Amino acid sequence: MPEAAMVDYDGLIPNNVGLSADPRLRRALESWHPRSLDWWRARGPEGFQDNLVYLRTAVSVEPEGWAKFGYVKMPEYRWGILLAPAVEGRRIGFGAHKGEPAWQEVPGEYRAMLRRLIVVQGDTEPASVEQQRRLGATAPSLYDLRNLFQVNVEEARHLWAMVYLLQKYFGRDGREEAEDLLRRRSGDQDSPRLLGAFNEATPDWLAFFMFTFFTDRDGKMQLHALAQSGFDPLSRTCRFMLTEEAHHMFVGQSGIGRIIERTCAAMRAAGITDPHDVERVRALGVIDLPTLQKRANLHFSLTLDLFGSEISTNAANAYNAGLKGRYEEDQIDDDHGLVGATYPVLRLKERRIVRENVAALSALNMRLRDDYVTDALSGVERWWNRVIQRAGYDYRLHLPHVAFNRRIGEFAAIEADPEGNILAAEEWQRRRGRWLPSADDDAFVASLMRPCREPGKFASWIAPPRAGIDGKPGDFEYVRLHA
Ligand code: BYC
Repeated sequence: MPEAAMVDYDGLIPNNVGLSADPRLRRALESWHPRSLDWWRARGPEGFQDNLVYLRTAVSVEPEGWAKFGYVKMPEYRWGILLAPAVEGRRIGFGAHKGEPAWQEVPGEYRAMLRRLIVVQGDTEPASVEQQRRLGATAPSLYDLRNLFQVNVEEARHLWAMVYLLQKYFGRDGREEAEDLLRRRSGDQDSPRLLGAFNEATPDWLAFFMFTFFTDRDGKMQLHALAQSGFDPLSRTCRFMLTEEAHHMFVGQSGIGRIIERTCAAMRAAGITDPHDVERVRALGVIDLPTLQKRANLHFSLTLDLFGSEISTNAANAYNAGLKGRYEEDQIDDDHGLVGATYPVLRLKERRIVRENVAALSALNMRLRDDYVTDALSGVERWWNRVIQRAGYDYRLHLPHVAFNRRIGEFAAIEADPEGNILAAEEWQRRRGRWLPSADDDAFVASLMRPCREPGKFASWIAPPRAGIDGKPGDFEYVRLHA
């Protein structure tokens, strides 16, 4: 194994960044360590802290064999600092500095912009753990409970990844930002998390699966864009984070897929032919497809807000500076400078939605959002609609129009239905319950949230997975509830 792929497990903080040879940084991180543990205990998963959980831990950064599985108590998880191996002679791939050697130190002129990007990325990681902290009590199986905790410990590792960058490269203000990442709190009135969707509640498991499907997918897109960064330590960090992110996407995709599978099977067994027959479907103890559609509408629209405004000087500046690229920038065939190029953007003009060509540099948020929508659509078809189709029902789940239910960007000023027709405020108020979950819908989902803790058993509303984690059998005890 090449040296950079080896992880040093001897110290308090596993790493492949040569921490033992950097006493100043080691001290900073070691003093942050107990505070992060305090945060984990106070605001991480509620309960289960003394139970053994079958978790994977990164032990290498090579694509093959990077993780090992084993029983761990969560507070003893080895949160490590792991960067993908350096690419010899890597150069900046886009923007005004294209072709120059990638930066190994912070470029002074872009310091504030770079720090901001790292802080925003870092802020989302603990936020999601906080949002999900109460879900353990109602897990539909030990398999799902374990997946929740896997996602949580890895989001906490992603927090570590950003804290490493702040502490190593940004001196005193980096250390202060690292403290603030533990101080802000999801949903808090006085000190909320930075981005809107990370202050929303994740009240039940359907919300968790929707979040991992839609919002973790924003994580994937943003990490891809940051993985292109000319600031090499950020690029390497994000590349390794993406390795872990794949499982988070899987949890969301397969989680909703298993809910759909169970609903369709229950409808079929009861002889229900119309998926809109909500009362009868709910009486079977499964989640009706129209409710899934409403939840998808909600989570999709909340997540679109995370891309910022369609037209953004921040995004143009970050690209020009070589700090944040496009999705798969290195596979795009153009000049990677975008000077003079245009990109079609959906805009609001005199209360009409029109497509307009604008300077491609200012439209980078829109472009990333477009790539996201394409990716999410293919997930909906492959993981959700295929299951419905296979079960023989003539029903499809859709993604709403990008103007639906927005708080950021062009469409924040209007209300639109899921087809993108602009509505008067009263009409929106009157009809919104058709498209977004009502209090009744949420109460119904809440009524299903009863824990199922026997190995191999699953709650009424979700099918078992096709395969276990790490090849384990169906009745494997993923979380040991009794010592
Ligand atoms: N809520 O020019 P604008 C993940 C602010 S998820 C509140 O339109 P910009 C994960 C913006 O900060 C990925 N404020 O947008 C998933 C700016 O304020 P300042 C997280 C918002 O800056 C699941 C002002 O509005 N990573 O990893 O081009 C589980 C004007 O901004 C919002 C990243 O996002 C909002 N929704 O783009 C765990 C990557 N949107 O600076 C983890 C890093 C905008 O003028 N972040 N604002 O005071 C970025 O690239 C950018 O900060 C954004 C915003 C894409 C978020």
